Amino acid sequence: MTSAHTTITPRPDDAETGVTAGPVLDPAGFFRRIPLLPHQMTSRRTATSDVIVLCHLGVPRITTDAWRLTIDGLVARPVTLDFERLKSFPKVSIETVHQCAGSPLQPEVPARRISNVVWAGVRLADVLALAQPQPAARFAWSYGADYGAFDNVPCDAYLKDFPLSRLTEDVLIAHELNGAALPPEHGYPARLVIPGFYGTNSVKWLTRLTLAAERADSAFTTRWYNDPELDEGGQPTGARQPVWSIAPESVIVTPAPDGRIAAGTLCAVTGWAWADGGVDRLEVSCDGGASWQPAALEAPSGRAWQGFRYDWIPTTKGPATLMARAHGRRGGVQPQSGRRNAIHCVPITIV
Ligand SMILES: Nc1nc2c(c(=O)[nH]1)N[C@H]1C(S)=C(S)[C@@H](COP(=O)(O)O)O[C@H]1N2
Ligand SMILES: [Mo]
Repeated sequence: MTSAHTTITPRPDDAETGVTAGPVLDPAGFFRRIPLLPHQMTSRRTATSDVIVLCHLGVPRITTDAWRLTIDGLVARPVTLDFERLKSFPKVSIETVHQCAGSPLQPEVPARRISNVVWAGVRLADVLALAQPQPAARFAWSYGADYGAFDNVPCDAYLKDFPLSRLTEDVLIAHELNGAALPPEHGYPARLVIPGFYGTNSVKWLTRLTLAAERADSAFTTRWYNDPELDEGGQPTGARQPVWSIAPESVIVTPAPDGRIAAGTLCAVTGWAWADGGVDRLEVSCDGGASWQPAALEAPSGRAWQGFRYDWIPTTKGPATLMARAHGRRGGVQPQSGRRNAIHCVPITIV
């Protein structure tokens, strides 16, 4: 057992295999919750029971007494904190979009696993300062306490990385979700939260942070969650880019798919839009993408998703396809297809 791993009970096979012990996984292996469908995302804040759950390797069971966080690597003073020390830092909270990038095995497929939640915890920057990072440190490698295999690839830990240039005030070590202690499947007792980055980067059951000059070479950093980079024209450049920043995206909440709308009546096309850095423009199409109209869009507020609304009075009877398209404040627009943030289409019938 390494000091970074806090064991409750060793795995039963440890004696025979000599494998490094970790906390009990319950369940062990891939575990997830199917999230709300877009037309069910009617609340601004997603209830905890409806929040996506994505665990590649299982759910480690760790008590607050057993939990430790080690900070090492390019630091002047490596430290190990317990949960009480963690909680002694000032508590901050943030409302943010929390989005799963989709299956790492099918990175182009839009999964639309999205929620908008409130995390509370401590600022990662405050905690890192304890260890006195060295100037040469450019990346933080973050380790979860879960272990096992994903897609038949053995993993000692769920290991991610992020650039320290992204270490803004709102990057947290969170211990609460929506005003209550983190449920086990969401990372109890403490996890990373990097608002504006896809959920995959927000390591749950956080037990170790290693500062380094280069990216981590782990299955979850360079093998999976590493997209082909596209040029302005959408063609692959040959390079790859980490799945970090959330690209502009939106979902239509009303009307629901397969809805029947009476011609000549008001049809409110509403939904949510978000992007790392916020969305500055949202367009709606009611004719399958042939023409686009600007929708009313809430101004960005912190890291939360932004509501939009377009009032439409359909005139022509028959099938119609509604679409929404978000433009990021930092540039970028949702593509028609072939990317995880592809345009959401809702088929309806005008009667
Ligand atoms: N340790 C660990 N952290 C993890 C994961 C994991 O499998 N292990 N899954 C990641 C992925 S892909 C997502 S989308 C989010 C999901 O967070 P949630 O289950 O709390 O909603 O956690 C991320 N953090
Ligand atoms: Mo994910």
